[in-house]
Amino acid sequence: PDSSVKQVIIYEIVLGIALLVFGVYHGLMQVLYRAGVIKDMSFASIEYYQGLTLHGVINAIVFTTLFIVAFGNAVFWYHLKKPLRPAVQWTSFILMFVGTLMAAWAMFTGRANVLYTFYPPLLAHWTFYLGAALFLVGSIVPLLDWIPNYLAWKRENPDKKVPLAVFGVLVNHIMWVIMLVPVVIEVLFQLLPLSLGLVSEINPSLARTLFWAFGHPVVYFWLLPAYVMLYTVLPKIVTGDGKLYSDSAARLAFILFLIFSFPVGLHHQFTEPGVTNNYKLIHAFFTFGVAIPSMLTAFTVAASLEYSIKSKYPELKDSLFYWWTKIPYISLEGDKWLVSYFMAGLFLFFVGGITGIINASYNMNLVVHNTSFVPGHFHTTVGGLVTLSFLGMSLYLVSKLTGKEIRFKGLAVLAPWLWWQGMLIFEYAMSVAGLHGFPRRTNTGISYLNPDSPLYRPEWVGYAELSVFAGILIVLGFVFFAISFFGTLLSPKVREETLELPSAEAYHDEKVPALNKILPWAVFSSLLFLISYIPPLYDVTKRGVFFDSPGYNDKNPMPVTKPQGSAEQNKKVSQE
Ligand code: HAS
Ligand code: HEM
Repeated sequence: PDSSVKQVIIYEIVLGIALLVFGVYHGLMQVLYRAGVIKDMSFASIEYYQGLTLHGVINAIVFTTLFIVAFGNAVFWYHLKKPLRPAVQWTSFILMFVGTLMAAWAMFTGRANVLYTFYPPLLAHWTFYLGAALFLVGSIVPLLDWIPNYLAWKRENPDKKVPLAVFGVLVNHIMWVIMLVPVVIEVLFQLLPLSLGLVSEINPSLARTLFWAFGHPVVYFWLLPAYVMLYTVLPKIVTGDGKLYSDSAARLAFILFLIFSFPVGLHHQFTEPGVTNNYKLIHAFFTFGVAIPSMLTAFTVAASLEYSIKSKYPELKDSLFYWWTKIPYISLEGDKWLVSYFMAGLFLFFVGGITGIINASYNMNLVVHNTSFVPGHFHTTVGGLVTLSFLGMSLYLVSKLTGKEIRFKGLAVLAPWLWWQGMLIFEYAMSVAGLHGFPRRTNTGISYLNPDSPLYRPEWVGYAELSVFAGILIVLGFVFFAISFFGTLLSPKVREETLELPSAEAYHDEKVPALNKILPWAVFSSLLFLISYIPPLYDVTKRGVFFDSPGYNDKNPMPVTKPQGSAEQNKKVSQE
């Protein structure tokens, strides 16, 4: 591989993991605050909401996106065997890096305590929004390499299907470009002008609607790279020469995501007063639609595991369930350590899928919305399968790209299982407490769980304490991983630097032309997206596009009247 491009991929991975150290630290702080182990508004000079913002932004936005770009580069490079251009890759990395620095400055100095959903009227310093915009632009720049390479490969191989991993990665990045449109409109035309003091009011309902038009599709942007690994990497490494059960099922799943990921955002706004209920119900039905490709994936992955294991152990050919025991859940042989990350992730995602469908069921949502049930759900999806497969693949790629042997492999193999156990307990504690009304995004240690407070709710205490125990297990898992990851990175080089990705052949490998195309599906999907959003956008803009509410920050009940960057405002923030 070209050493400069290889360097960029390593930087993208290492920057993400290094930031995740902060992200995970703030996760631990969250459970400590909420259980009242820390009974304060701040700890170590970081406030409660500042820490929660850092946790959500770093883990769910920055770490994930950096990895997805790095993985996409690796997939395109390895499977199409076409060079990536250093100028394109460095531009992408530098934009993402500068964007991260700008947003980090705003968050670390307390000028952006707006959480990762940055709902107005809460207002952040303009560097937060501009940083986010640069970061997002940087993340789409690699398409300047991927699209020409994809088209050239298709021209050179007119009779072949494009490799499945490339297909999945490209579908995912095209989804990314489509979903960025609403959030870029929100940032450029609402949040930045308000933050810079160019306008004095904006419409928060419109902002929330634009945000969720991006905010749910984005969860599939995080998920699809994990699915690419489940379809191409996991079946291969589970036995060393295993197969994917059906190539067409995998492609169909990717296309279904391309279609159904967009008309669903209103399921985050079932309680939004300004939107007509019928449209919410339509989005609820589409949400059930977007669960189908995941069910298809559950089936195809299980069938691939079964097929591969039974090919290796023919004596098990009649077994219904016993073959599950032959999966190398904990193995140090060859690349099998990576299986642990995927299996632990899959077990968590099974729970994440069930809780997701509960969230999506309109009337059930009214019970769980804004309770800790919701963080329970997403720590088994983005914090489960997604993070675990990204961590595993990060270690794998760094070891290959730097020519180093994986160090502390025993810790690397135990890490996902500690994470799995911790997240499962965390999910149980958060979800069950959520069903009893335990709120999310609340410093409960100084309010509901404080025996000296008139708000005291003793029935939530046990769950909050259980989530502290769970948080410690997860963090321990992360420490095991980090020792292996940084140990590998800092160890001496022992072999040639290579770029290799395990890649399973398919058992059923029919050619279905409709499933080898992307453009017509992308056009259809964009139209469906637009149609599904015209009525709700009409609803939320009925009372004006630009005017409704001034901005506020979390420190003061008075509206923000001075631009966030002004000397006067800066003085106020530093005094507070
Ligand atoms: Fe979600 C809220 C509905 C999937 C992430 N979700 C969130 C939030 C995040 C998030 C971050 O409808 C919070 C946003 C905020 O801060 O307010 N979600 C769904 C549905 C799905 C779903 C229907 N979510 C995800 C994924 C995420 C993610 C994926 C990240 C990667 N979610 C919601 C709703 C809300 C929500 C509402 C709003 C709640 C509210 O009121 O605020 C579906 O896509 C899920 C489909 C999944 C399946 C599971 C298939 C199972 C597999 C594993 C098989 C295992 C095997 C191993 C083979 C149908 C693939 C064997 C294992 C055994 C145990 C036998
Ligand atoms: C929020 C714990 C890892 C994504 C939270 C909350 C807790 C928590 C207690 C606050 C819930 C609330 O009050 O609403 C932890 C622990 C982790 C961890 C102990 C272990 C290291 C992760 C990972 C991700 C993640 C790996 C994603 C990659 C999020 C997000 C939020 C959140 C997006 C929502 C922030 C918000 O409401 O603004 N986490 N978490 N967490 N976590 Fe984690």
